[in-house]
Amino acid sequence: MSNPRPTLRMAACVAIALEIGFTAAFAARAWAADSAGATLQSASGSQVNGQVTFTQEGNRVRIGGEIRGLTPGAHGFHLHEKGDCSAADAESAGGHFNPTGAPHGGPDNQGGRHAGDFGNISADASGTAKIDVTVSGISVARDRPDSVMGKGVVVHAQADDQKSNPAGNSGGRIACGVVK
Ligand SMILES: [Cu+2]
Repeated sequence: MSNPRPTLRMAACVAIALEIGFTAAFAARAWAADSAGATLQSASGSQVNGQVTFTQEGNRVRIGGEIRGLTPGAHGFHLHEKGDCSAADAESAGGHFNPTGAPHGGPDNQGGRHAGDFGNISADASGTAKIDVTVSGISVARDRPDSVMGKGVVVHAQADDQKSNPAGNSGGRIACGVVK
């Protein structure tokens, strides 16, 4: 075996250093006192992955992030009750986070939604969805009944109709991540 050429080795080192830098930057932001984050990985054989952040803004929480590898169009986007993405189909994340026992809805339903009902994300032609939605009913603080910490963020194969129980007919689970 011959040694890799020095330029290739240097390029690999730079790539690894950048990767570590980006990961550290994301983790630092996610672990700040007023925010949390989840890294989503593919489920059900999809190619979907991404990041989601939660930032406390008064008594509401702003959700940001980017999901990639989607089919273009709308996909249900929820917080599920268990931070367990271990099952291949992500069913281990349980049902929607619903501490008030409400019916399923969407982020704009006043009083008539699961706290984890975030509506839909919308993927462009390249399969990327940028997220920016602000919701009530959840908080970033630990040790509160409405805390997002330790719950599961799930993206679904299909659109959430924001009315059908229990999950808006949004189909299978194609990405999942635990909020930290
Ligand atoms: Cu869901």
